[in-house]
Amino acid sequence: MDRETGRDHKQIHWYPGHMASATRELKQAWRHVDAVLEIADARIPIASRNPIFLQFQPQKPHLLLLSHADLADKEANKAWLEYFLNEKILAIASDLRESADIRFIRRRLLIFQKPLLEKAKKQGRIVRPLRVLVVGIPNTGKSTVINQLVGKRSASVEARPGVTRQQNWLRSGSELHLLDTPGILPLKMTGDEEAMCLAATGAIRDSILPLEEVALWLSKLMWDRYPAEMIKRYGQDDAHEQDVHLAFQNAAIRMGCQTSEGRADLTRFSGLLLDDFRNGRIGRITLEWPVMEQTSP
Ligand SMILES: Nc1nc2c(ncn2[C@@H]2O[C@H](COP(=O)(O)OP(=O)(O)O)[C@@H](O)[C@H]2O)c(=O)[nH]1
Ligand SMILES: [Mg+2]
Repeated sequence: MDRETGRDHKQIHWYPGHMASATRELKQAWRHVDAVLEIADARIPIASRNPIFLQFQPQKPHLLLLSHADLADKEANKAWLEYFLNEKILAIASDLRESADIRFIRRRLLIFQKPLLEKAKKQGRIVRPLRVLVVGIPNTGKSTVINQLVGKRSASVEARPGVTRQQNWLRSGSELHLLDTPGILPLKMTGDEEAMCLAATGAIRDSILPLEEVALWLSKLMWDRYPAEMIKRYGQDDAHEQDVHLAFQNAAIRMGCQTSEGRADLTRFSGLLLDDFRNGRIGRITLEWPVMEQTSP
């Protein structure tokens, strides 16, 4: 239990013990891979990253995959790709349920195989498959991308000497072997805003932060950045400019979330709003935007 907030951070793995063991497992896996596929959520590209592996040596070729791009703001997706380009991080934004996106990810990963190909050619032997470690905090889409890349007739790669048995390698065609994050990659020591982002997208369970607080925070952000989408979904409301809490109550009533005494049922509306957001029913919405270095005129 966190003494200051009274919140049980254990459930979201914010305590150092878990962090240490996850880091150990990741380091162990690190030795056996050629490249790393990092997955973050396009709606919250900062809050959903924990790139602890960037400090590991030796460094490995790295592709950052922004998942849930279909639910994120198109403009924001573009801005994030530009941002990561500036940071010299190779990034792509995808809908992991789309087979065209999966084919693109596969082709992009196989570019990392080039040095292996050259080495094999010099030695006159057949190239071995590229070994890729898939890392990301829970719910970013690791299982989805792995299942898609591996396909239905998935086969575990046989145990190799020196590879621990817990490491479950999966074969994606003959050129690509994939390994899911061993253990659970912990969230960063996030600030309140980042915790709200993680709660809003459902990256952390709803029981961890107060539902109404999360929904109100989200609705404030959406009234600020996506007023047209909010009006379309929840009706015209001038109150949001002065009093977001009042606008929140009004919307609850307009959506039929009322107690038997006719008051706004904010718990029910909070659930509805979060569900709408997570399923893209309000629109394509991004919660974190990049802060770009302004080039001086
Ligand atoms: N709309 C959308 N949903 C996705 C995408 N990627 C993953 N999901 C969904 O997000 C949830 C978490 O994905 P999962 O692969 O289990 O995440 P993991 O915990 O990292 O393995 C699942 O319900 C997926 O169907 C995406 O690109 N777009
Ligand atoms: Mg998974």
